[in-house]
Amino acid sequence: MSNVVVIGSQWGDEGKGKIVDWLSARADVVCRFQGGHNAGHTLVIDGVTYKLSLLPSGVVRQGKTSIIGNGVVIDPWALMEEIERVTAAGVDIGPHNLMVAENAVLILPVHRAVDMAREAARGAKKIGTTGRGIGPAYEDKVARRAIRVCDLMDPASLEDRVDELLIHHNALLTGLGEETFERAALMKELEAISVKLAPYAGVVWKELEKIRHENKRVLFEGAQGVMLDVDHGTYPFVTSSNTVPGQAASGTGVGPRSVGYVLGITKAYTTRVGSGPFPSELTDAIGEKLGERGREFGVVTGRKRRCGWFDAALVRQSVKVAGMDGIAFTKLDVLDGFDELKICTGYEIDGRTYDYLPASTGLQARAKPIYETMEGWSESTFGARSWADLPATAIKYIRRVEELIEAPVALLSTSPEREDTILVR
Ligand code: 2SA
Ligand code: MG
Repeated sequence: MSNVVVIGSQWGDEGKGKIVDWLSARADVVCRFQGGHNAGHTLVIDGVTYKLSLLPSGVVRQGKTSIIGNGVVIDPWALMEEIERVTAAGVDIGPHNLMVAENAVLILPVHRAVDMAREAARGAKKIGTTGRGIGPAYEDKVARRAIRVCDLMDPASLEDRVDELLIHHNALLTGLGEETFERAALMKELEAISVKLAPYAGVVWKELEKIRHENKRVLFEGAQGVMLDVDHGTYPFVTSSNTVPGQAASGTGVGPRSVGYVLGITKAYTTRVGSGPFPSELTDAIGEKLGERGREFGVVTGRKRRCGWFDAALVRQSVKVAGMDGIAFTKLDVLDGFDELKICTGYEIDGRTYDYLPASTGLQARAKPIYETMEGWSESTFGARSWADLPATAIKYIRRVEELIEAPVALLSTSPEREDTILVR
């Protein structure tokens, strides 16, 4: 196996954690390249459940290097808390196996405050963010006023940077009727956390260059999904980073050819957390059933996920914009026992048919799904370990999905356990 990038092909929560863990056994290095602690991965290993957010999934395996790239926005307090929590569960984490890019942008308490205050001000029009300060931190990055990991180690200039940042955000917070932040208090907090973060800070692009020369295999671990990409997703109901595989290169400091095989994690039905268009959403008993059977609650915020039929038009679009070589198909067992299953193949919008989701927010909101119906299966597919264990109708469903999304199923995941993974090609 050469390098692999794993991304979600829907709106996140496709079951990336398990697949990343499965693949990390075959990799030497696991790298995060976008997002922050708005991501949440659940790993079940030998019956023990690990909930990871900012840490690359490779940390739970011995002998792997974990890297948090420059494309990630890092809340240093959240990172330290997570390291302590996962360490307490018996996992070995330290500067010997975890590196944080010195040029990564920090999420500060002020970003969280702005994120939440803005969402509150939007009322019914809210994005439904995770409230982690992700958007405001990325805004500061492109506005060139962010504080980065390396700035913490340069106290002489830190104060000026903090001043610049607070002038901007305090004005916003005042406008929103919220409390402002004091420079002295923030400086004190930053000084304290910088001592803890410093041992992890490193030059990631150099490390990756060294890794390339050693012919080690890198797994790039995406968070969220293509439909939450700030450019290609259902804007403005998206996250504030690029979630497509190109970001794996710019978010760590390697050339695009180093990214390798593009694996899109795809759930056998569709879910979404937060607001925004969702053409195949089911607000009836079937949607409820999918949510219950699939335990569709967010890892990060515990929010109930909206559920619906598999949207093949949406995933085909993701396959194209992300250049997916293959998909890992997950949670097929949630569809066990339905008499019939629907697959969305396109949309009807204002009397016109579309085989893709157009960019306009208004058109997306009015998109009505066009369905084809397939026969269901009554047998259980849970924990199947070979193709031969699957009912013929389930195989037919998978084959039809492949045809519609124009990408092959490379892996089939049949339970949260590592071992219940079928390598198809
Ligand atoms: P934000 O906080 O600014 O990123 O929120 C903007 C929108 O992005 C959505 N969002 C997510 N949706 C699903 N899953 C997310 N994280 C996963 C999880 C992790 C994953 O919680 O398990 O799959 O990597 C996630 N993060 C952000 C959010 O709901 C808003 O709609
Ligand atoms: Mg998740």
